[in-house]
Amino acid sequence: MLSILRKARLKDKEMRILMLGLDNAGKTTIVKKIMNEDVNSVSPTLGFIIKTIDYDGYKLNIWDVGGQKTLRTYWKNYFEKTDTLIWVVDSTDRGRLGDCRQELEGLLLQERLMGASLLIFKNKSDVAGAMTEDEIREGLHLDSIRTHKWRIMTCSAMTGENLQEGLQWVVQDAKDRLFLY
Ligand SMILES: Nc1nc2c(ncn2[C@@H]2O[C@H](COP(=O)(O)OP(=O)(O)OP(=O)(O)O)[C@@H](O)[C@H]2O)c(=O)[nH]1
Ligand SMILES: [Mg+2]
Repeated sequence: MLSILRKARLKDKEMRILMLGLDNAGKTTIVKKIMNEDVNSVSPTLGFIIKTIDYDGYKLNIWDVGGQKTLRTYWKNYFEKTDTLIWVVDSTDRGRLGDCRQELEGLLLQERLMGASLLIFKNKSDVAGAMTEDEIREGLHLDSIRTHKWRIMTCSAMTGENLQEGLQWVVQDAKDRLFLY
């Protein structure tokens, strides 16, 4: 039933994208960069922000939710009807890679996110000494994910590297699903 509803919406070329990650990962900055807004005036998100982006004929409703520890208990309020989960990782934050893995693992167990695809944005690639894609793959145990279709992409909210490519993957995934069901 859920998949039928989801398919109906995908046919309407409308998608719901949930963007989560630890605080300071760069979620809001990524959305601002995609929207061509000033990326130097970002402050921590205390609730959530919804932005709609038109991409390749699709209407992408992006839910950008604050990631501070005290706010994570509210994440569950945003799961419903999510087509794609974008998990944003601060690739300079070695100290919290374990936290980052735990939070992601918790999300992947959530029944209401079961049908969602997963894009991992390895953000802050413009910073020298940032963790590599392999380090993140290992640190987050990505290769053991069996429940969700996933992909990791290196990006930078500052330079804009791979942000469009990420959206392209999201939309292509939606198109693929229309053929699969
Ligand atoms: N160098 C660099 N800094 C970044 C990048 N993306 C975000 N930042 C910085 O990281 C900090 C946090 O960015 P936010 O976009 O507020 O992070 P967030 O994930 O939305 O954080 P919460 O709203 O608290 O969950 C800001 O100082 C940004 O300028 C990036 O790609 N490169
Ligand atoms: Mg934010």
